[in-house]
Amino acid sequence: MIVNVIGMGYIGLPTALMMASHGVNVVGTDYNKKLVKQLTENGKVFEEKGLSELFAAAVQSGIRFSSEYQKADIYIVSVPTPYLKKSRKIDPKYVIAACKSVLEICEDGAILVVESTISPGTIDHCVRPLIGDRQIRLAHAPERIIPGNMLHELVHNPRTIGADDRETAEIVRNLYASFCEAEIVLTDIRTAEMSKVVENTYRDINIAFANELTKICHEASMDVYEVIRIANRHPRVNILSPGPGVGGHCISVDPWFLVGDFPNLTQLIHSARNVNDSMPEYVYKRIREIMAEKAISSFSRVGLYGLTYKENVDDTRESPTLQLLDVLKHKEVDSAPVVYDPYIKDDMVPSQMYDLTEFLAKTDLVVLMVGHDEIKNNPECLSGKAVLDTRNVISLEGVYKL
Ligand code: SAJ
Repeated sequence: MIVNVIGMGYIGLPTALMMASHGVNVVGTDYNKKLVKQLTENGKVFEEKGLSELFAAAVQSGIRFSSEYQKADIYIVSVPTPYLKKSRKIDPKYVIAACKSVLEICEDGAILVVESTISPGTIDHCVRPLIGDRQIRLAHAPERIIPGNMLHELVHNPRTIGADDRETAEIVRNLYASFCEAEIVLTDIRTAEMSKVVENTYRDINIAFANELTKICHEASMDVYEVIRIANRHPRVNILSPGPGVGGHCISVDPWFLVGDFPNLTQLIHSARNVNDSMPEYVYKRIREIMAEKAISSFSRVGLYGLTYKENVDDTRESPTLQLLDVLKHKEVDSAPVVYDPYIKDDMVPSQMYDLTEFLAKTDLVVLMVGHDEIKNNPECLSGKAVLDTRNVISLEGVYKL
């Protein structure tokens, strides 16, 4: 059996490597030739705990990479699914393009698994019509892994397989069971699509609740972390952590699929999105308050620590820091803040710095946007500075919180 994984990104690559290292004959395909070259020549392309070792094991087991689609028994499509900013609906163009390319090469009887997160109904509306009367079997196997702990979660998280018939579902389950040790639930395609989007929406709403509490507690001069800590002692309460915004390509995107498709039924989901999207603006206000209190007059003396969307990853997609920099574009600020992230070595934003000591020397107010271990384990490097800790990871005296 040959498996062709399409899309060598944050999900497709670890999945392909995991299958290959568990004895599956895998070809990883990506239309980005540069990426394929990089994968073939240098190995891994993004930072993730254990990825190098897994890569080596997969290469040892014979994984191949190609920019061409392959003749295979099972195709796994793992390409991005952005949303259309105007309509808030999913933009299925990459999924459609990948499925079309698969259909050009595959033989009848092949199984086409969409792993990308899609809004409920996408397979029926966008993929099924491409197949027409050909005998191609469809499935949806949404991923659930969290960056920072991807490889552990690939093996240990339960997963969902949606398919049109039991036989297809079981073939796909057996493939994933090559490496997944947890329960694999079988269902229909629309339920699989919906449950995936619901999982991320649930988290978005819960983060929004924590963020709203932060604003309330700040207004009431109370410590939100103490309030949450105490409330969470209740056996049925588990409030998440406030933060400077919600980033990443999943939680800040997937709820919009539901809002786009069910605009009249998604008041709660929509409000939660708005609350989370308002956090960078709120951070800006906190920065202004602290600048006034500490008599810091220029934004050039403000340093944003962290560019990634969360701690200890190198993924900057939709990151709160990028959102905050966007907010600043529409404000009257005398200059850009300096920005530093130990995981980002390429030029991404103005006034970016690449050395922590040099970054700190340039700043009077450090805004901790991401709680990377680097700073969490060395809080003393911040002493003597004004610090706005948006992640509640620094316990030095006088540190400002959200
Ligand atoms: N965040 C907070 N407060 C919290 C938790 C997170 O502000 O208490 C922020 C993070 O800093 C980050 C954003 O939310 O900016 C999202 O981070 P995350 O760690 O909650 O989630 P992701 O985006 O890395 O991964 C999520 C996961 N989904 C759920 O937990 C329901 C993961 O399991 C999914 O596989 C992934 O989305 C995906 O690809 O769909």
